[in-house]
Amino acid sequence: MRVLVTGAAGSIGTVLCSGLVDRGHSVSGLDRAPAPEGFTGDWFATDCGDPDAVEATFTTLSRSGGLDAVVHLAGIPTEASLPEELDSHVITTAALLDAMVRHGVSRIVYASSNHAVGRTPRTELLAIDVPARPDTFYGVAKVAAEALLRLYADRHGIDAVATRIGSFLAQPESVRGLATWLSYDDAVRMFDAALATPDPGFAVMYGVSANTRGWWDLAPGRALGYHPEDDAERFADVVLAGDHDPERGEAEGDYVGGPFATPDFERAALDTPGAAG
Ligand code: 15L
Repeated sequence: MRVLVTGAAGSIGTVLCSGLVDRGHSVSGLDRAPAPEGFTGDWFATDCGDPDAVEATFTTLSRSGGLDAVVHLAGIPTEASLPEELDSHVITTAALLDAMVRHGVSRIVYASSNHAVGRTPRTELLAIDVPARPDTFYGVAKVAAEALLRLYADRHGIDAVATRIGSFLAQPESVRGLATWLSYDDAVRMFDAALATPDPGFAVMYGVSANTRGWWDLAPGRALGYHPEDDAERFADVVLAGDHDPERGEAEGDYVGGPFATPDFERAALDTPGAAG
């Protein structure tokens, strides 16, 4: 497939671009940062929150063979003020969706996050259809971006797959990570499956590996063709031998979003210049 990857210079983007090329996709990258060394496709040094720049990118791609799908990874990967989060996740998604409609591109795979449901108390098995329950403004923006995907799926017939990613890392780094880890190889498997799955309409899956300690329902992802192969358990000895604060570990275990659902992440929605504290 001819795929445009946003956030292509980021941590997931770098791994994913080369993984998708290895799987036979033709990949163009979009990022405010320059192309990483070794990237061979077209590169657009563009802010995907700027609708004019996004339109220009789509026009260029339409003239040079077209585009089959967008993988939208760009965005702040952590907590910030509400306006920053909305700009970063919702406005970028809107700019891409509008350009997709104008240029007849019918599929988007979106890097959503577990933090869209991060304030859900941890249960035996986290179902995919739990109500939206963000743990941060970051999570609020992911919920809103998912809602936007659903609107464009309903209005325009866009196929939109939202992957609620756990902890994308080379290897798990915390006790929580033994349940939430998404390996590099599984991330490539997941995005590749989401690009290929026939007629998903609007669909959501959890983006984690097949972790022995996982508590996320992987069945909806499997139904979409994502079959994870890695398991964080092989790192358990190293992780558990590390330096852990048990009290903090317990607090982080209460909710899906781990640290994001603790008071450490509580802040005002709007930055108020001059406000004390
Ligand atoms: C995410 O969505 C964040 O981008 C990342 O910073 C981690 O917090 C990760 O989730 C996680 O939950 O481990």
